[in-house]
Amino acid sequence: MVENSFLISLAVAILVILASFLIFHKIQSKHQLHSFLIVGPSGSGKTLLFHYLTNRKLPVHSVTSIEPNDTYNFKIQEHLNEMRLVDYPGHNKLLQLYLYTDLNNPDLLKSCKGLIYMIDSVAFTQEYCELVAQQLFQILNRTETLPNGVDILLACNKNDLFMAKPIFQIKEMLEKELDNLRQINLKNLSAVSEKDNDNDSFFSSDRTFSFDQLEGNFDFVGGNIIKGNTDKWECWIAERAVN
Ligand SMILES: Nc1nc2c(ncn2[C@@H]2O[C@H](COP(=O)(O)OP(=O)(O)OP(=O)(O)O)[C@@H](O)[C@H]2O)c(=O)[nH]1
Ligand SMILES: [Mg+2]
Repeated sequence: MVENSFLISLAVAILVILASFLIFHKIQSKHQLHSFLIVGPSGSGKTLLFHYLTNRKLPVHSVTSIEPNDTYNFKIQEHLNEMRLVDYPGHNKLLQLYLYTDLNNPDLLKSCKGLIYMIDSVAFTQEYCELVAQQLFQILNRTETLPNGVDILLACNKNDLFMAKPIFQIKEMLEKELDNLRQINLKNLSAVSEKDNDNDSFFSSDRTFSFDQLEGNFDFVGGNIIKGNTDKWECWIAERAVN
């Protein structure tokens, strides 16, 4: 009798250990999946792209997101492995809660094969450009801590509309604005202390900012989701999914 209950306890203990191991393994492998993140200002089209890429359908109604859309079963091409795809809410007040917190997580950052920063090419005024530059400043300060950075696709969305700003203008305005932020950052640093020579990130450097200085690739590509003109963005993702 005593022997039987000992055997039952032993079997239960082995089952619990096995189940914990399987759960842990599943969580681990989920964290090791390649991931792609869709970020950018509110209303730029991120959730539409998320739905289009995951089930080739566009939502009938679109509402501003208040939490991320997250899937671990994203396939950019049928023969490629499943990956993680996350669409973050663009509202400024939610960035700290979700995106910046995730980018501070070294495991997520390492698994990140690419970040799709989506903008509305029609809404791209000087004010919009400043908002985008501030968000990119925060993002690059995290992604560029990796030896090869993280590749970023600046997806210039809504080019189906004739008021869409040309890509070369968007790039020029953004490069200038990021350089303004570099100069402000440099002034702030020198006001606090002598410039630390070890701290030679691009935003504390004396050199004028340009996208070529980044460790990760930074590509500007136009497209639109409404008419399904997303081929170039999908190629960009597929190229990184195989590496
Ligand atoms: N004309 C046009 N409109 C688009 C395109 N892509 C998205 N939109 C519209 O842009 C609006 C916002 O799209 P969402 O996908 O909800 O935007 P979001 O970036 O997820 O916004 P947040 O969730 O607030 O961060 C919707 O009305 C879409 O229909 C496009 O390629 N062309
Ligand atoms: Mg959304």
